[in-house]
Amino acid sequence: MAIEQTFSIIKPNAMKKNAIGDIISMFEANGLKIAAAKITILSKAKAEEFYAEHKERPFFGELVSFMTSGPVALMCLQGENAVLKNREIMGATDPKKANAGTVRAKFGDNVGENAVHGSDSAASAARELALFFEKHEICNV
Ligand code: RTP
Ligand code: MG
Repeated sequence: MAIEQTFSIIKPNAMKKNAIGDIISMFEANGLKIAAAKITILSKAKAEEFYAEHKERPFFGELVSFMTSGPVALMCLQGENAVLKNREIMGATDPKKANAGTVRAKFGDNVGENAVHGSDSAASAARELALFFEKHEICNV
């Protein structure tokens, strides 16, 4: 299985719950390593660019407002099959539908405030990592 890198965000609601350590522990326990990390507050422009694919969706305004409402942790996760593995660790978009033990089941509040983001494909991961990190900021761990 190939070693991959994927992009992860711990969203503002999970940051408010002081859950960074718990969430990173779940990544590490499942074989993912942190190859880059920064804590920041997203600008409206950056959040809109990041979520451009959802521009026409009814929840877009609410999503951008939530994602800029407080600090987030931006990370590059690395490991075998990292894109899919991260999606499994996160659980379904709606925390009510997420399997027990997943990040969203534990820390998500609702379908919008669902604790984490994870890239949905290798192509998305490359695009999203490039939006938030310089190449030299990502280590090969
Ligand atoms: P993400 O991109 O954050 O990893 O989540 P995802 O692939 O599971 O979900 P996606 O369909 O890409 O939606 C992106 C984010 O938009 C918010 N959302 N709100 N109010 C709603 O019905 C709704 N649906 C989606 C969530 O924050 C979701 O993660
Ligand atoms: Mg998505």
